[in-house]
Amino acid sequence: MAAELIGMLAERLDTAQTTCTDIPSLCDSHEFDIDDAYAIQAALLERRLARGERVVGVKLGFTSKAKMAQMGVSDVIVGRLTDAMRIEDGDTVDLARFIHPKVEPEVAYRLCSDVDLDDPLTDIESCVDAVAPALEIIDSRYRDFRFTYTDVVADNTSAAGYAIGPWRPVGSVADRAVRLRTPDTESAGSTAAILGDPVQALHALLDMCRRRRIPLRAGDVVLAGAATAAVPLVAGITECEVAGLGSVTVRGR
Ligand code: OOG
Ligand code: MG
Repeated sequence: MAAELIGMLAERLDTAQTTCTDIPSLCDSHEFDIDDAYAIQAALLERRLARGERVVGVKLGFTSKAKMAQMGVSDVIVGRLTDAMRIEDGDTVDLARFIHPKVEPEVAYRLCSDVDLDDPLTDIESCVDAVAPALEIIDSRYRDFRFTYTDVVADNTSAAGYAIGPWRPVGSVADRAVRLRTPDTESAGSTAAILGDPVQALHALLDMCRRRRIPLRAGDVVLAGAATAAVPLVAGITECEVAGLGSVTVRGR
Protein backbone atom coordinates (compact mmCIF):
# COMPACT_ATOMS: atom_id res chain seq x y z
CA MET A 1 0.00 0.00 0.00
CA ALA A 2 1.35 3.47 -0.90
CA ALA A 3 2.76 5.57 1.94
CA GLU A 4 0.29 8.31 1.09
CA LEU A 5 -2.67 6.01 1.58
CA ILE A 6 -1.23 4.67 4.83
CA GLY A 7 -0.94 8.25 6.07
CA MET A 8 -4.49 9.03 4.99
CA LEU A 9 -5.98 6.02 6.78
CA ALA A 10 -3.93 6.81 9.91
CA GLU A 11 -5.29 10.35 9.80
CA ARG A 12 -8.83 9.03 9.55
CA LEU A 13 -8.35 6.90 12.68
CA ASP A 14 -6.56 9.71 14.50
CA THR A 15 -9.36 12.18 13.79
CA ALA A 16 -11.92 9.61 14.96
CA GLN A 17 -10.06 9.42 18.28
CA THR A 18 -9.43 13.14 18.78
CA THR A 19 -13.00 14.10 17.88
CA CYS A 20 -14.70 11.09 19.57
CA THR A 21 -16.47 10.20 16.34
CA ASP A 22 -16.72 6.62 15.15
CA ILE A 23 -15.91 5.60 11.57
CA PRO A 24 -16.84 2.64 9.38
CA SER A 25 -14.43 -0.27 8.92
CA LEU A 26 -11.47 0.77 6.74
CA CYS A 27 -11.98 -2.54 4.91
CA ASP A 28 -15.32 -1.23 3.57
CA SER A 29 -13.39 1.13 1.31
CA HIS A 30 -9.82 -0.21 1.09
CA GLU A 31 -8.01 -3.48 0.68
CA PHE A 32 -4.98 -3.91 2.90
CA ASP A 33 -3.01 -6.72 4.49
CA ILE A 34 -1.57 -7.20 7.96
CA ASP A 35 1.74 -5.51 7.05
CA ASP A 36 -0.19 -2.45 5.85
CA ALA A 37 -2.22 -2.59 9.08
CA TYR A 38 0.91 -2.38 11.25
CA ALA A 39 2.22 0.41 8.99
CA ILE A 40 -1.03 2.36 9.59
CA GLN A 41 -0.66 1.71 13.34
CA ALA A 42 2.92 3.06 13.20
CA ALA A 43 1.76 6.18 11.31
CA LEU A 44 -0.99 6.68 13.91
CA LEU A 45 1.62 6.50 16.68
CA GLU A 46 3.78 9.05 14.84
CA ARG A 47 0.88 11.48 14.90
CA ARG A 48 0.55 11.05 18.69
CA LEU A 49 4.29 11.52 19.16
CA ALA A 50 4.14 14.68 17.03
CA ARG A 51 1.60 16.01 19.58
CA GLY A 52 4.13 15.46 22.35
CA GLU A 53 3.00 12.05 23.63
CA ARG A 54 5.60 9.51 24.76
CA VAL A 55 5.61 5.73 24.27
CA VAL A 56 5.40 4.04 27.67
CA GLY A 57 4.74 0.45 26.72
CA VAL A 58 2.97 -2.14 24.67
CA LYS A 59 -0.20 -4.19 24.88
CA LEU A 60 -1.23 -7.54 23.60
CA GLY A 61 -4.73 -8.30 22.38
CA PHE A 62 -6.64 -11.52 21.86
CA THR A 63 -4.48 -13.58 24.19
CA SER A 64 -7.64 -15.13 25.66
CA LYS A 65 -10.35 -17.28 24.09
CA ALA A 66 -13.01 -15.08 25.72
CA LYS A 67 -11.73 -12.04 23.83
CA MET A 68 -11.23 -13.92 20.57
CA ALA A 69 -14.79 -15.21 20.75
CA GLN A 70 -16.21 -11.81 21.75
CA MET A 71 -14.58 -10.06 18.79
CA GLY A 72 -14.52 -12.91 16.25
CA VAL A 73 -10.72 -12.74 15.86
CA SER A 74 -8.24 -15.54 16.46
CA ASP A 75 -4.66 -14.29 16.45
CA VAL A 76 -2.60 -12.32 18.96
CA ILE A 77 -2.11 -8.64 18.09
CA VAL A 78 0.16 -5.93 19.52
CA GLY A 79 -0.42 -2.22 20.09
CA ARG A 80 1.39 0.71 21.68
CA LEU A 81 0.68 2.60 24.91
CA THR A 82 1.46 6.30 25.37
CA ASP A 83 1.60 8.47 28.48
CA ALA A 84 -1.65 10.17 27.40
CA MET A 85 -3.45 6.86 27.99
CA ARG A 86 -2.23 6.43 31.57
CA ILE A 87 -4.73 6.77 34.42
CA GLU A 88 -3.45 6.62 38.00
CA ASP A 89 -4.87 3.87 40.20
CA GLY A 90 -8.09 5.24 41.78
CA ASP A 91 -8.30 8.27 39.49
CA THR A 92 -11.39 9.64 37.82
CA VAL A 93 -11.71 9.23 34.10
CA ASP A 94 -13.94 11.42 32.00
CA LEU A 95 -16.17 9.17 29.87
CA ALA A 96 -16.67 12.01 27.36
CA ARG A 97 -13.04 11.46 26.24
CA PHE A 98 -14.14 8.26 24.54
CA ILE A 99 -16.53 7.06 21.84
CA HIS A 100 -17.93 3.90 23.49
CA PRO A 101 -15.39 2.76 26.09
CA LYS A 102 -15.16 -0.76 27.44
CA VAL A 103 -13.00 -2.05 30.25
CA GLU A 104 -11.21 -5.35 30.76
CA PRO A 105 -9.18 -6.95 33.56
CA GLU A 106 -5.52 -7.58 32.79
CA VAL A 107 -2.12 -8.37 34.25
CA ALA A 108 0.75 -5.93 33.63
CA TYR A 109 4.48 -6.61 33.60
CA ARG A 110 7.27 -4.03 33.84
CA LEU A 111 10.47 -4.32 31.84
CA CYS A 112 13.69 -3.68 33.80
CA SER A 113 16.06 -3.79 30.83
CA ASP A 114 16.00 -3.14 27.11
CA VAL A 115 15.13 -6.26 25.13
CA ASP A 116 17.53 -7.21 22.32
CA LEU A 117 15.18 -8.27 19.54
CA ASP A 118 18.03 -9.49 17.34
CA ASP A 119 19.66 -11.88 19.81
CA PRO A 120 18.06 -15.32 19.34
CA LEU A 121 19.05 -16.16 22.93
CA THR A 122 17.16 -13.23 24.47
CA ASP A 123 15.41 -14.34 27.66
CA ILE A 124 12.40 -12.03 27.92
CA GLU A 125 11.42 -13.32 31.37
CA SER A 126 14.73 -12.07 32.79
CA CYS A 127 13.93 -8.58 31.37
CA VAL A 128 10.89 -8.25 33.67
CA ASP A 129 11.08 -7.23 37.34
CA ALA A 130 7.50 -6.50 38.42
CA VAL A 131 3.91 -7.59 37.91
CA ALA A 132 0.62 -5.87 38.80
CA PRO A 133 -3.14 -6.05 38.33
CA ALA A 134 -4.31 -3.74 35.55
CA LEU A 135 -7.42 -2.34 33.89
CA GLU A 136 -7.43 -1.60 30.20
CA ILE A 137 -9.90 0.80 28.59
CA ILE A 138 -10.50 -0.06 24.96
CA ASP A 139 -12.38 2.27 22.65
CA SER A 140 -12.52 1.02 19.10
CA ARG A 141 -12.71 3.88 16.67
CA TYR A 142 -14.99 1.70 14.52
CA ARG A 143 -18.75 1.96 14.62
CA ASP A 144 -20.32 -0.50 17.08
CA PHE A 145 -16.88 -2.05 17.80
CA ARG A 146 -17.23 -3.90 14.49
CA PHE A 147 -13.92 -4.50 12.77
CA THR A 148 -11.78 -7.00 10.91
CA TYR A 149 -8.43 -8.31 12.11
CA THR A 150 -6.52 -5.79 9.96
CA ASP A 151 -8.87 -2.95 11.01
CA VAL A 152 -8.18 -3.47 14.72
CA VAL A 153 -4.41 -3.66 14.21
CA ALA A 154 -4.50 -0.40 12.23
CA ASP A 155 -6.54 1.15 15.09
CA ASN A 156 -3.71 0.45 17.55
CA THR A 157 -5.69 -2.54 18.90
CA SER A 158 -8.43 -0.23 20.31
CA ALA A 159 -5.98 1.12 22.93
CA ALA A 160 -7.45 4.09 24.80
CA GLY A 161 -6.45 3.98 28.48
CA TYR A 162 -4.95 1.87 31.22
CA ALA A 163 -4.46 1.86 34.97
CA ILE A 164 -1.95 -0.22 36.90
CA GLY A 165 -2.28 -1.35 40.53
CA PRO A 166 0.59 -1.75 42.97
CA TRP A 167 3.68 -3.38 41.44
CA ARG A 168 5.10 -6.48 43.12
CA PRO A 169 8.37 -8.27 42.46
CA VAL A 170 7.75 -10.60 39.56
CA GLY A 171 6.83 -14.22 40.30
CA SER A 172 4.39 -16.69 38.85
CA VAL A 173 0.83 -15.40 38.43
CA ALA A 174 -0.48 -18.61 36.86
CA ASP A 175 -3.99 -19.74 37.78
CA ARG A 176 -4.99 -16.67 39.80
CA ALA A 177 -8.66 -15.78 40.14
CA VAL A 178 -9.54 -12.50 38.39
CA ARG A 179 -12.58 -10.39 39.21
CA LEU A 180 -13.93 -7.42 37.30
CA ARG A 181 -16.57 -5.32 39.05
CA THR A 182 -18.35 -2.36 37.53
CA PRO A 183 -21.50 -0.64 38.85
CA ASP A 184 -23.46 -2.78 36.34
CA THR A 185 -21.61 -6.08 36.05
CA GLU A 186 -19.46 -8.56 37.88
CA SER A 187 -17.38 -11.11 35.98
CA ALA A 188 -14.95 -13.73 37.14
CA GLY A 189 -12.14 -15.45 35.31
CA SER A 190 -8.60 -16.67 35.77
CA THR A 191 -5.15 -15.63 34.64
CA ALA A 192 -5.07 -19.08 33.01
CA ALA A 193 -7.30 -17.56 30.32
CA ILE A 194 -4.28 -15.53 29.15
CA LEU A 195 -2.49 -18.06 26.89
CA GLY A 196 -2.61 -20.63 29.71
CA ASP A 197 -0.32 -18.47 31.88
CA PRO A 198 0.31 -14.70 31.49
CA VAL A 199 4.05 -15.37 31.28
CA GLN A 200 3.33 -16.85 27.84
CA ALA A 201 2.18 -13.39 26.79
CA LEU A 202 5.79 -12.22 27.25
CA HIS A 203 7.00 -14.88 24.83
CA ALA A 204 4.25 -14.01 22.35
CA LEU A 205 5.21 -10.35 22.73
CA LEU A 206 8.87 -10.99 21.94
CA ASP A 207 7.85 -12.90 18.83
CA MET A 208 5.48 -10.13 17.68
CA CYS A 209 7.98 -7.35 18.41
CA ARG A 210 10.69 -9.16 16.46
CA ARG A 211 8.36 -9.50 13.48
CA ARG A 212 7.02 -5.97 13.66
CA ARG A 213 10.26 -4.26 14.81
CA ILE A 214 8.61 -2.76 17.87
CA PRO A 215 11.26 -1.78 20.45
CA LEU A 216 10.95 -2.98 24.05
CA ARG A 217 12.72 -0.69 26.51
CA ALA A 218 13.58 -0.68 30.21
CA GLY A 219 10.65 0.82 32.13
CA ASP A 220 8.05 -0.12 29.52
CA VAL A 221 4.72 -1.44 30.74
CA VAL A 222 3.40 -4.62 29.08
CA LEU A 223 -0.33 -5.36 29.18
CA ALA A 224 -0.67 -9.13 28.77
CA GLY A 225 -4.27 -9.09 27.49
CA ALA A 226 -7.70 -9.45 29.02
CA ALA A 227 -8.66 -12.42 31.18
CA THR A 228 -12.40 -12.02 30.47
CA ALA A 229 -14.58 -10.39 27.83
CA ALA A 230 -14.71 -6.58 27.96
CA VAL A 231 -17.73 -4.77 29.46
CA PRO A 232 -18.90 -1.15 29.06
CA LEU A 233 -17.04 1.42 31.17
CA VAL A 234 -19.73 3.41 33.00
CA ALA A 235 -19.97 6.12 35.65
CA GLY A 236 -18.85 4.91 39.08
CA ILE A 237 -16.11 2.63 40.32
CA THR A 238 -14.65 -0.20 38.25
CA GLU A 239 -12.27 -2.61 39.95
CA CYS A 240 -10.02 -5.41 38.76
CA GLU A 241 -8.80 -7.79 41.44
CA VAL A 242 -6.24 -10.52 40.84
CA ALA A 243 -5.88 -13.03 43.69
CA GLY A 244 -2.58 -12.55 45.50
CA LEU A 245 -1.69 -9.46 43.46
CA GLY A 246 -4.22 -6.93 44.73
CA SER A 247 -6.53 -4.61 42.88
CA VAL A 248 -6.75 -1.49 40.78
CA THR A 249 -9.66 0.89 40.29
CA VAL A 250 -10.79 3.70 38.06
CA ARG A 251 -13.81 5.93 38.58
CA GLY A 252 -15.83 6.78 35.50
CA ARG A 253 -17.51 10.18 35.43
C1 OOG B 1 -9.25 -5.19 20.64
C2 OOG B 1 -8.31 -5.17 21.84
C3 OOG B 1 -8.15 -6.55 22.49
C4 OOG B 1 -7.34 -7.70 24.64
O1 OOG B 1 -6.95 -7.56 25.80
O2 OOG B 1 -7.64 -8.81 24.16
C5 OOG B 1 -7.48 -6.47 23.80
C6 OOG B 1 -10.71 -5.07 21.03
O3 OOG B 1 -11.26 -5.99 21.62
O4 OOG B 1 -11.31 -4.04 20.69
O5 OOG B 1 -7.03 -5.43 24.25
MG1 MG C 1 -6.74 -5.55 26.40
